[in-house]
Amino acid sequence: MAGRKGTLLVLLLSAVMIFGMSGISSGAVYYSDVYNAGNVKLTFGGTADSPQFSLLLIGYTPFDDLIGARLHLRVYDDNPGDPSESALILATSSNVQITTINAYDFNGWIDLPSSIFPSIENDGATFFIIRATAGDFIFSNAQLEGTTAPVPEPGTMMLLGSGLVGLAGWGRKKFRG
Ligand SMILES: [Ca+2]
Ligand SMILES: [Ca+2]
Repeated sequence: MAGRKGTLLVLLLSAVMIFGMSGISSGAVYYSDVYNAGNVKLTFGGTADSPQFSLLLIGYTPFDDLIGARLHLRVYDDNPGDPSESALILATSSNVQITTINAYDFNGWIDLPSSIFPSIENDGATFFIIRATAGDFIFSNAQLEGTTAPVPEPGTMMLLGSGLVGLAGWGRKKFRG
């Protein structure tokens, strides 16, 4: 019984060591160009209140698995001191409402729900709309970021497999003999 436990321990430790030492390729992070909106003024109920723009991840391979995606936005008030400014962000390719932001002064990342990932995964690009839902404010720019899942390299799997087989044999010998 002690031998069996020892063998299991050796296997576990070796698996951890082998995975730790060699190549599970880490996931990559891809960015789009910064979309420059040209400081367009958005007005709730106005004619140009919901510009649509598309963002393409540069270097991304279509259909790679995304584990995360974020949209960076910069908006700011046209008249500092106005009481209420808000914007609705939509992903039109997948017809998803992402979130509403306080558009008084927003300069940051918005995590995208996974329901948008398929639209980005098919070609690396997707469309967004920013829509004024209160007040007047300036839409400055936007950028898309996507993070792909880590993928074990084939060599790693072979190394792991042969390492485990070898260690299993070694463990048996050691603990039984
Ligand atoms: Ca797409
Ligand atoms: Ca305003």
